[in-house]
Amino acid sequence: MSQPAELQRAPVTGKIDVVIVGAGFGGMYMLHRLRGLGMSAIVFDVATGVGGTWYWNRYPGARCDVESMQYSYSFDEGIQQDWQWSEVFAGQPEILRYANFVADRLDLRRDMRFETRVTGAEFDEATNRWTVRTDRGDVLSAGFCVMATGCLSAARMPDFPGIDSFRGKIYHTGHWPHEGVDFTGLRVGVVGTGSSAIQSIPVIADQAAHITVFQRTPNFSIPSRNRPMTEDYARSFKDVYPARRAEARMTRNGILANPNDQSAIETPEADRLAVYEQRWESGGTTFMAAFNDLIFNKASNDTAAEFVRSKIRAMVKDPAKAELLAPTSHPIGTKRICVDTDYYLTFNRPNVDLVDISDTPIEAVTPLGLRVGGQEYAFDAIVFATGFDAMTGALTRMGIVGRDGMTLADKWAPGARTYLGLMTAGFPNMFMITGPGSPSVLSNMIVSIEQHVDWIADCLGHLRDRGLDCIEATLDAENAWVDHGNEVAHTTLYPSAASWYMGANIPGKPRVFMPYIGGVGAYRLKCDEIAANGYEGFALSGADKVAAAAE
Ligand code: N01
Repeated sequence: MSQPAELQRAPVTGKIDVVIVGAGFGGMYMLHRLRGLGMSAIVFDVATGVGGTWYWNRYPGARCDVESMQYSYSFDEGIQQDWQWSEVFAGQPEILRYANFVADRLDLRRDMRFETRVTGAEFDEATNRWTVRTDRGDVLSAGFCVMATGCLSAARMPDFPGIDSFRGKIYHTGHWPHEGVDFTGLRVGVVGTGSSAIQSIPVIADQAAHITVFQRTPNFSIPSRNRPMTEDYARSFKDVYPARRAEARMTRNGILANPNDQSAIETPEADRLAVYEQRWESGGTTFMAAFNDLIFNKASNDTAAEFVRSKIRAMVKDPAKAELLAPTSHPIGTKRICVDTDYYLTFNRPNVDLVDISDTPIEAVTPLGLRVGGQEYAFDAIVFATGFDAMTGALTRMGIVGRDGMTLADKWAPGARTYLGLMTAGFPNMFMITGPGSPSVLSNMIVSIEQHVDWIADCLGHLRDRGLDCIEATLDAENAWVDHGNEVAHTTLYPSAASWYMGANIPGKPRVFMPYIGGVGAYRLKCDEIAANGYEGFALSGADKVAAAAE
C-alpha cells in the first residue's frame, strides 16, 4: 500500500553511530548529548512528534503527579530559566508544549523520523553492529542502539470476548484521539480505577449524561491541591535551580519531598494524625514521605492507609460506595499511589455509578455495552483505563535479536533481567533508558532519564576515546544485580501487592518486581562508582580484538 504524500520520505540507509528509539524526554536528551560528542544519531518514533508518553496520553484530566518545577529538564540553565509553567502540576497539553519548546530550542527534529515503527534490531557478532529496520523501509547499521521506549508505552487492552461487536465508540486512555472526545449527553462506561481513570473520571463525569465506573481494585488517591503557578513559587526554584536539582538527584525518588525521618508506629497517635493531616492538606505523592517506615513496616503502613480510608468515608456520602472505594487489598503506596482532583467527591454526583467487579469480572463486551454477572450495562462509549504492559512490553515487542540469535522476548520470558537497568547480557551495544532494574517508575522520570542519558553518553565517549567499539553486561554482574534488586524489594511491602510493578496486570506475565527500589541517590552513586572503576561488570572490547578473533 502506498503512503499518503505527507508521509512519504526516502528510506534512511547506511551506517550511523547510534539509533535511538523513542522521541520522548529520554530520546530527546540522548540525541542532544550525542550531538555534543560529535556522534551521528537518528531517532525513530511512531508518533507524529516529540513528547512520548505526553504525546499519547491525551485523555481528559491527564496531568503529571510530580510538580512541574521538578518534572522538567535540568541540563540546560537557559531552558529551565526561560520556560514558564502555568500550574504547579502541569496538564498534558502544557507538558507537550514544553517538549516541543525544547525540541525547537535544540533543533532536535532534523535528526528525528516520525510515523516510523522500528520493526527489528539484530546484533551482528562479526561487526559488533546492530542492523535496525523500520516499517518505512529504513535499514541502518548502527554502532549502538539506545532504547528510549518509555516504561508505560505499550497500552494494554484486555481481551474481553465480543470487543469488536460494540456499536458505540471504544477508547483507551493511553491512546487517546488527538482531536479529543466530546462525551456531552452520552452514557459512558469506564473500566479501571488506576491513575488514568482517577484523573479522567471527574472530567468525563462533568460532561457525560451518565458514567458507570467498573472497579476491580480500589486505589489510594491523594488530592493534588493543584493551583496556578505564582511568580514567587517559580522563583523559589529558579533562583537556586542548580542546588535544588542537585538535592533532588540524591533523594530516594528524585523528588524534593521534605521526608520525615520518624517512624509512624513509634509516633504518638495524635502527633501522627497531625502529620498525615498536614501532608493531606499540602497534597501530592509526597504523602508517602510522612514517615520513614511506611513502605517497610505493615503496622506503620496500616496507620497511613486507615487515615486515607477515613478521608474517603468522610468525602463519599453513600456509605456503601465509600466502603467499595476504600482500598483494603494492598498496603498504601505498594500500587502506584494516585493523585487526583475531586475523584472521590465525583461519586456523590447523581450521574455516577460504581460497579464492583472484584468477584464478578466483566464477562463480555456486547453490541450494547458490557455484561457483568449476567447483567448488561448499555453505553454510547467505553473508556478502557486498563493500563500498560509496563517496563518490558515496548522492548519485547520490537523484534530485538542479540547474540546467538537469542530474542529479547525469549530471554525475558521468565522475567526481565538487566545489569543496572542499563544493559542486558547477550545484547551488546544496546542501552536502555530507565530499563527494568533501575529506579525508573519509582522516581521522578526526568531525573532518572537525565541520569541514564548522561551515564550512557559518558560511556560512549569513554569507549570512543579508547578505540573500543563493544560493551556488554557480563552475566555474573547481571545475576548479582538481579539478586540485589530482589533482595532490596523484599525488604519492603511492595511485592505483597498485585501491581503492574510486579507484572500482575498482564495475564501470564511473570511476577517479578521490575523497578529498582534502592533509591535514586544510592543508585546514582553505584552507577558512578561502576563507571569510575572502568565499567566494572561490563566487558569492553575493541575493533582490533574482534578482527583478531575472526581470523
Ligand atoms: O493503569 P493501571 P493507569 N478488568 O495499570 C484495571 C502512570 N500514570 O493507566 O488494579 C477490569 O494503574 C486495573 O485493575 P487492577 C502511573 O505510573 C501516571 O491508570 O489490576 N479491570 C486498574 O484499576 C500509573 O500507575 C499519571 O485490579 C481491569 C486499571 O485497570 C501508570 O501510569 C497518570 C482489567 C489499570 O490501572 C498506569 O496507570 C496516569 C480487566 N481485565 C498514569 N485490566 C500521572 O499522574 C486492568 N484493569 C503522571
